[in-house]
Amino acid sequence: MKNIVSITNYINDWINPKGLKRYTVIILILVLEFILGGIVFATGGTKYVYLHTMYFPIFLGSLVFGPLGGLFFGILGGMILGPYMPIETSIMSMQSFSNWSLRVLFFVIIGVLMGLILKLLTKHIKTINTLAFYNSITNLHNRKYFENIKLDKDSGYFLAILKIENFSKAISNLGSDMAEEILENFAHKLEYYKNFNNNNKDEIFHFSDNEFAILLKNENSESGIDEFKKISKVLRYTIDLKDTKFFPEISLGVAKYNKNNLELLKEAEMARILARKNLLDFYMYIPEVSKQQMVNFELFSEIPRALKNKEFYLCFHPKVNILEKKIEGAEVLIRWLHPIKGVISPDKFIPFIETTNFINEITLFVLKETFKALNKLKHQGIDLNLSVNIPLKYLTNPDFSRAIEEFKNLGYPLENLEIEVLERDLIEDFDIIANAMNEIKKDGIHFSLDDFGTGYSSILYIKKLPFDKIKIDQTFVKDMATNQENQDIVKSSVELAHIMNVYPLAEGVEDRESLEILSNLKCNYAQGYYFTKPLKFNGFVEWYKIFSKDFNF
Ligand code: G
Ligand code: G
Ligand code: MN
Repeated sequence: MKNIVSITNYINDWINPKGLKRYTVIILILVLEFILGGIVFATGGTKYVYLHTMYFPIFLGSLVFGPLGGLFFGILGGMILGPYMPIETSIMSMQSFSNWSLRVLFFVIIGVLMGLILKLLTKHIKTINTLAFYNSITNLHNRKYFENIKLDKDSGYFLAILKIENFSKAISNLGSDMAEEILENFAHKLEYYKNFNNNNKDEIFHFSDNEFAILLKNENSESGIDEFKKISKVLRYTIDLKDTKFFPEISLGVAKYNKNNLELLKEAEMARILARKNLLDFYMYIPEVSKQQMVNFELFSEIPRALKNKEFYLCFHPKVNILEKKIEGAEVLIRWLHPIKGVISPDKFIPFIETTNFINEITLFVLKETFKALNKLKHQGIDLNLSVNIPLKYLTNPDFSRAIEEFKNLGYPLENLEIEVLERDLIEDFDIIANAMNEIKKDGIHFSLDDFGTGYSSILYIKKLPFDKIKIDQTFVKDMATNQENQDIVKSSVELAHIMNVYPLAEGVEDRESLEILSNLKCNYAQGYYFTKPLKFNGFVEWYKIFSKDFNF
């Protein structure tokens, strides 16, 4: 696989060559035919076996120039071995007309046939090559192609990976038929940039849907970086579409080649993610980045393996209805059992992963496992709701609606699922969010607003979204028994929830006093270490069996 690019490139170079190369090849085959004619003559004439060597140049002719080449070199080869070539050199007896003319005919038939077959074959190779190594919309080389090209370590290569972050949002707003137009326009912009800089050595790639790349050759690191500063400006210019304008939101990461293509890809991708995360115009990968970033990087590259090896698992943290003295559900919390580092808390990897596409895969995994858990609970006669933390932007992702559709078809209990979204995620696109949430609610799924009090959303805004519960953030709850100010905040939040017709849940209840205060405040739900820490599935079921029978908190 590694060299398939160079092989097909090599073949492409030699099929139907142009210019000087064309004449050189024609002359070479011609000369070869005459030499072989000489050899046939010298080895005794057409009666002997050397006659058949003439097929080689004929094949060559048909390989390089197709059926016409086969025809031409077939006739020529046939004529060289034709009327002027003796059948037996030693006695200079000549061939009969039918003898050599039939041979010319055979050479021609074989040459043309061979030409046709080889033409078909090379066409197929070219098609495969095109499918495998080009993007079908922009005709730019794709990621696979990049992985396979040979780069010279000493030539100073930089790779920039750039992603149009608002691409899927744009097509969900403008319509999916705009996708091609946006991508083509963007590709033109890159081409324009390349031509403008007269830099034919730069190469442009279209890695995937909304991801492009530029390979820049520049021995001087400083001017290489300047180059990307320029690029990052140009790329953010408005794109004029037929009927509207598109403002691309670009994340751009750059890395310098020093080991191999895959390493370069990985580093540029990490740089891009960091640029995005830190709202930078672009980020240049530096091998000696700060330690914390390195930890994230390492974890990041291990996620595909972790998903494959099922290193993620779920814990369950009870949600208790304290007014009715009933355990009503649990929050699902992911954990990563790393083979070397042990159990890793989601704080260490979720925020970072949320800036990448992996978050979709992980969220899907959590959802699937949650439904499995719900089914297992039902089998044991336990009827609970489970709530999952889902990044708000995933709710508008087509993958999510597809997953929900699938869960519905599988007969999973959607009405037992609750989705927790973070207050601080509720920033823009109110209509899009509201639509998505209302759509999801139709399937019976519930919504909780997580970390209430830590975001900056307006109350009106929250009121208009279909939340069932608001979870008052633990910073106010944890010390409410001793901190009057926090107790007041919790009290107002509970009242506010009731006014807005949603249930309040106090998260982070760690002691009995807080629980009692919450009961007096008529806060419906509580969650916290006072009941238990998050438990694995079996532990949770045991805990539930004990405390649901005898509710003694
Ligand atoms: O359980 P713990 O305190 O370690 O959780 C820390 C944070 O990680 C919490 O804010 C929680 O919302 C988040 N978290 C836990 N599990 C998931 C998950 O499956 N998906 C997402 N997006 N966040 C999670
Ligand atoms: O942001 P989110 O609400 O999803 O965070 C949930 C996290 O808070 C869980 O990881 C859970 O373990 C943690 N948590 C819940 N209750 C308590 C508590 O009483 N004390 C502490 N320290 N953490 C809690
Ligand atoms: Mn939560």
